[in-house]
Order: sequence, then structure tokens, then C-alpha cells
Amino acid sequence: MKTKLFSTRPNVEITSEFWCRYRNLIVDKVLPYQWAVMSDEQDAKLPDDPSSGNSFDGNEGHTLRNLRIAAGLEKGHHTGYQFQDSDLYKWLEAVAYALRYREDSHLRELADDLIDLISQAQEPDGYLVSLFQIDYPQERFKRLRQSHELYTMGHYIEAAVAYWEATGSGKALDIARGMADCIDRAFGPQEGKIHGVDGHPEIEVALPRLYEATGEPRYLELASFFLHERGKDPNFLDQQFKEGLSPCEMLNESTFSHKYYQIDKPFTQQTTAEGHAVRVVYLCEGAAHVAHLADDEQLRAAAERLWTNIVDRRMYITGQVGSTHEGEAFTYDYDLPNDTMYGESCASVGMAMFARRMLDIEQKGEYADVLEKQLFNGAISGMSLDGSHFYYVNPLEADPALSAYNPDKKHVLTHRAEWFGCSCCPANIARLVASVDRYLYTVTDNTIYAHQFIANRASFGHGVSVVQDSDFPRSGHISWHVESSANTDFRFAIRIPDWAEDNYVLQINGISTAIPPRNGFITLEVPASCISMNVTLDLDMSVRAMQANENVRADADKVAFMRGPTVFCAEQVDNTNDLWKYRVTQEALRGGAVSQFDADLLGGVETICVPAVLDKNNNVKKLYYPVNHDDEADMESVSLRLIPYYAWANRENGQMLVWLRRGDKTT
Ligand code: FUB
Ligand code: ZN
Repeated sequence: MKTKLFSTRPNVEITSEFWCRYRNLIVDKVLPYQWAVMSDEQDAKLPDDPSSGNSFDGNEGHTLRNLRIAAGLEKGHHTGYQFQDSDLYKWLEAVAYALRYREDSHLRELADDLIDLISQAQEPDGYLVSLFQIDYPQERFKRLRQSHELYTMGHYIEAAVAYWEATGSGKALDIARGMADCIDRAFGPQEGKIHGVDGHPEIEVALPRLYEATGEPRYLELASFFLHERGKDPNFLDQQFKEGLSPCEMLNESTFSHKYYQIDKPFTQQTTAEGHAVRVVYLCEGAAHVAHLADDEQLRAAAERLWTNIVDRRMYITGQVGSTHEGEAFTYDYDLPNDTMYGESCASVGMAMFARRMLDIEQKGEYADVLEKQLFNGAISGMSLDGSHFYYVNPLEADPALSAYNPDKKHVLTHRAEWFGCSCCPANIARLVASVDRYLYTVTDNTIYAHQFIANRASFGHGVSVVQDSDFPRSGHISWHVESSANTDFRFAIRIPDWAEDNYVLQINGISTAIPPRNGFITLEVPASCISMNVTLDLDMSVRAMQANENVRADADKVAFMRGPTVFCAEQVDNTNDLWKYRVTQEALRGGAVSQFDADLLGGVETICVPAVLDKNNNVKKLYYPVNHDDEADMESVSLRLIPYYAWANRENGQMLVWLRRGDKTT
């Protein structure tokens, strides 16, 4: 076994202005707000959206109250979804990460009290899912297709590991051990145990983390069991209904196919991402983590295959996944509609986590590219700039009229909501933003891979520290000051992002170098004699006009604009006409679209001015009319203003468009 030089979990302090703003918002606004809603201190308005799981009227979740009832402190029935407890657990996990960068006695107290409550609510055998404890104790582990029992406990286990790491709370971790032991006694390959899986993967993500925290091999073995068991018997989840339906309606839901649950065939034989998107990406994240820890080639190969299928054929330019609201699911290759899509925030968060686990297995720039894409687009678009409004569905094209009058687009909100009946996304975004410091480096035996351009100060143990300065994504100038008293050789690798192509300059101690990237990284050898090294990378941040693969019918003849990793969009408030009427000119495609920083807009954002044309005769035409070639002469030159996609819907309600219509050769 090779000895590891560095800690695989470096100590990282984020200094990036962009991310500090978000992370302070998490502490000052997001977490207190989410707590207030989940503890019923504050009412939140739910969107009028009967699809996408928001069918509860009013704030009926009473998330904390469910746990209080389970703990015997209040009387009543469970309210909300079967996995309602998990929202609080994600909140707790986010608090744990936040406490690592900002001391906050109020949040700490709330979290400690919550752990006390959870401990009171937990059954003596470790089980804890409030719906079943309060109203359906006889149904425990009997309705796994929709019960979310392992999903819910999995989220607690993740939170507990994070809280233990942040505060040393043994109590939090003991509860998690109790849950995992309870699950371990009930499930597994041995005779007499349940040979089946939860309809919603998550325990596969949680158990390897608990294994890392405790060193208990049973937890890793159990995670491995769930991954290999998935899809072995496609009928397993249905079989449980043979003995009759549950008195709890929610648990009987059966409209979805085996593919929806990723059980149509063994996970290790799956080749395409099918069914519910969040389930797929959580499953893959767990598989990649277990593959790494247990050196499981089958799981690694499956995770890699599904990664390739998602990233090459089923992912939006902004990183979102899930092309349909029917089952919040993947559809088929290249089917990426922009206005009926789902793109759930949780799925983007899950993709970021999946990418990080893939980086642990193999240090390929591609994984870090996707991670960056999620961080700067798909995931943060789920939260408003004020931290108190959220998206569940993240479209690439929206129009208030469509959402109001076209039932196929009812699930697309043109303004973020205060909360959701099914509110899985808000705390998921919070836990990602609060833990972003864990996503910047991948560390292997003797190599530090610096793959994100988010300014930070990091120490890796063994006398090696790195200070990364940048004003990214505003500027493409990144510098690393590496200091070492290690007195041993090591490597420092820097990602060259795919979006930079060959347009970058790398300097080491002021001297340009032309080392070619391999697998997306330039690797620098740091000799034992080196006590400090300065590396700078200048990435070309020019605006890029992007097109989609020609198989993506939704984007045919369309163009999107990016600058660095950031995808841009047009919003109605900045542009006078309906957005789909603008045609982007050839000039815009050839470098004529330019960016400018606007310090007064949306807290300070880059904007792009795109040369475009509008048809002057537009308003006088009939519904249908013959093509008139003179029309081409009747175009009015205008410009379209774009803002970063993540910042849309923070002003007045209106249309939004990422993929813009491309003019023809004459425009
Ligand atoms: O089923 C639990 C969560 O609710 C899923 O992950 C989300 O997609 C939402 O359906
Ligand atoms: Zn969600």
C-alpha cells in the first residue's frame, strides 16, 4: 500500500468574494429562514402548482412537529410527506458545514436541541422515521417502494457525520450508528433478512460516509449490499403489496415503472440513466464512493457508464438533469426540451456530489468541469439572491403566460417560491453551498489536484499549504502560492477547464510554461528542495457563442452564450420585445457579443450585450403567410442584454431564455 503524504481532507478556508457572499447568506438568512418555516415559526407561501409534489395547501408540513410527536412531546398525526424528516436533516447537515466557517451560537443551539429531540424520537432499536412511528408502526420496512425509510435515515446519517466532524458531537453520531445498526439487522444477504432496497437511493450515499467516520466495516458492506442488490429482483418492490394495500395512501403509489426506481435490471448492468433523476444521481454518487473505498470495479464501471450517458447526452448546458416533470425523470438521449423540462435543484446538487466522488476515483478534468458547471449554474440557480426563495424546477426557457395557461408548463415557475409542499430542494442547496470548501481539491497519494478556481487558503498537512487568489468568475486570472516544508517531492496539478480550450497562459514563478494538459490537468513536479512556488493561470474569459449537438432538436438553430463556466440568459426586464423574436446576428457569433461588469445590477454581475435583429413587420402579419424574401431587408438592428443564468428571476416576473434564436446568414 502506498503511503499517503497528504490529508485527503485538506483544511480549506474560502476567500472568494462570490462564494463568501453566498456562504454568509446561508448563515445569516437561509438557515434561520428554513428553520423558521420547518418549525412553524413562520408561514411560507407555497406555489400554486399541483404538479411537482406541491399539493399540500398552506404550510402543512410541520416538519419539526412530526419529530416532537414521535418523541412523545406532542399529540397528533403526522403531516406532510413520508420523507418530511429528511428536510430537517439536510438543514442540520448544512448547519454543520456552516459552523466550520462561521461561529453562530444561535444555529449551534438550534442544532444541538434538534439532536436532543431526534434522540428522544428514536426508537430503542435505532429506527426513526416519524410517519411510521406516529401513524403506521405496522408498516415498517413493508412498503419500501415509496416509504423512503432508508432515504430519510440516510439523510440523518449524512447530517450526523457532518455534525460530528464539525463539533465532535458523539451524541449525533451515536444516533446515526443506531439507525445504521437497525437497518443492518433488517437488511442484508443473510437468511431471514430483507433482500431488497429502498425505492429512493440515499442510504448508499450515507453508509460509506458513516464507515469513514467510524471505521466500522459493516456499514461499507451494507452499502455495497444495497448497490449490488438493486435490480436483482425487479419485482421485489411490488411484491410487498401482494399482502394488501397500506392504509397510508402515499405508500401505495404505483404508477411508476421499474425503470423509475432503477430496478429494471441490476445496477451494475445499467448503461443509461433512466427514471427519476435525483434517484439516479444519488445512486451513482453512492456507487462511486463505495467503488473507491472498496475497490469495486463493477460499481466503478457502472458509475462511469452512467456518468458518460448523462454528461454526453442527457444534461443541459447549465448542468441540470431531468427532461420531464412526469416522474421528475430522464427521458432519452438528446431529449433536452427547455420549457417543459424539470432540472430539479436536488439533481444538480446530486450531480455535483457525484462529480466529486468520480474525481476521487480518477482525476479527470471532465469531472471537475461538470462540478464547476453545477456550482456556477444549475445548483445555485435554485436559490434567490436574497436567500429566501427557491426553485425546485429550473427551466432554460420560461414565460409567465405559458406557465399560467399551458398545463404542460404549469410546473415551471417564473419566480422562486418561499417553500414547497415537497421541499427537498431548499436545504439541499444550503448544504452544497455551505460545504463548497470540500469540492475544491482532490488529493491522492502525493498529488494535490487544484480543480476549482474559487479563491481559498488551504493546508494539506505535512507542511504544505496553498493560497489561491482570484476574482473568479469575474476574472480569469488565478494565482496559487504554494508553500512547502515537506522536504519531499510531490505534485501540484491544475485543471485546464474544457471551456478555455487552448486559450490560457500558465506561468511558474513568472516564467511561461507549455506543459500539455493530460486528462484535463497540468501536473507540476514540486521537488523536495522547493519551499515556495508561484503559479498563475490566465484563462480567456471572452464571451463564447455555443451550439448544441445537432441531435438536440430543442436547440436546433439556437445559440447560447457563456463566459467562463457561467451560462447566460435573456430576461424580459432587460429587453423590450418578446425574447423568442430576437435573432442573434452573425456578428454576435464571431466575437461581437461582449461582456461588461455591472456593479449595480443584481449585487454585481457580468452582463453580455448581444448584437441581434428584430423583424420590423412582425406586428402586421397574419397568423400564417407566404415567405417574403424582402423580409430580410426589414430587420432592425438591436441588442439583447444577457445576465448570468443563476441570477435570473430576482427582479420582476417575466420571460427568460437561454437558447436564443440564431439569425440566418444575411443577418
Ligand atoms: O422523493 C424524495 C424527493 O422528493 C426526491 O428526491 C425529489 O425528487 C422529490 O420527489
Ligand atoms: Zn429537490
